[in-house]
Amino acid sequence: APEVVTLGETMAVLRASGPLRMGADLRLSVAGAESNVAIGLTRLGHRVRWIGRVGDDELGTLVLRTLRAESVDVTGARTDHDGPTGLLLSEPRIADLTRIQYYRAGSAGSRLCPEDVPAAMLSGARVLHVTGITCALGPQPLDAVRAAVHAARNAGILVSLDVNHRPRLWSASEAADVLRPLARDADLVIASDDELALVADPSARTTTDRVRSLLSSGHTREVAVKLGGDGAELHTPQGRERTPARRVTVRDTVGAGDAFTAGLLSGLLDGLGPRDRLERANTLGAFAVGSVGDWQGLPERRELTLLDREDGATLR
Ligand code: KDG
Repeated sequence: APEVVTLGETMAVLRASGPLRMGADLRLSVAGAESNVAIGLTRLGHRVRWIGRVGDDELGTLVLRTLRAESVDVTGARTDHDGPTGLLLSEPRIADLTRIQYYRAGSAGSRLCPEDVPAAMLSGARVLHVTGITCALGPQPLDAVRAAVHAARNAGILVSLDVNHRPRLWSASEAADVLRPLARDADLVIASDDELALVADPSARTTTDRVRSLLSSGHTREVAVKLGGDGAELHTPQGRERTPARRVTVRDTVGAGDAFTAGLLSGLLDGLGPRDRLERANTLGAFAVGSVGDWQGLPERRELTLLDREDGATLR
């Protein structure tokens, strides 16, 4: 059985080498927040199932082949004949600023529905991981997330929610209406500092108050706050851990949040304490930032200590 189950939309991505309007070269790959997390985890040796729909097309085949090659269990994935595999264009403007454009309206992935996530798909898992992106794709994917969370809660499976706000998919107020109640059903909530307001009590004004409001209602026991280049915090019943970001040369920040989440969940599965979980999350985030692509540069377990080497080291 998988240790972690996740669901969402995985798309083809065309990554430009420069400005799209200049006719930059494109490289084809796959991306999707939830499958990025899945790959981050399988690289570390964890068993992960990804549930989602791809189109009956070459890009859908690319998505499934890629996930299989990364040892992600795709037995819960479906091929949908009524929508194409979604596509995104990723355009680097400067090293730490990337523009992303979606071509995913009406896609196969956005046709995910509750029947795609029967309780049996979660059987034996320790963690269910969902994100706000799937909730933004439409009423059916939102229902699929809700059904999965409900099934996980009934089965005593830990629920992890990454807020992952995507302003191009829905407004902040739409997101808040949906995600605020959902967050209360999550044991672990992961958000960047500016996303916290979407799930916290509206009267809370500071990061600390927002975190406190989450921890004092519903099922939430832990809150991870991503602070970008300033590092991250993990709030648990034992208190607050804070760590600065690891210093790496920035190649591509997209996917850093998903890598962070994979590290956090990996630490949880390994039974690490809050400090070590946060460290692992941070380490994976640094690998994602220091390499091009959402997930391509993520480490295998034996590579976790690579960042401890001195800068510019050649490994012989
Ligand atoms: O987290 C990285 C994602 O933004 C990327 O993989 C694409 O899932 C994606 C999205 O919906 O933005």
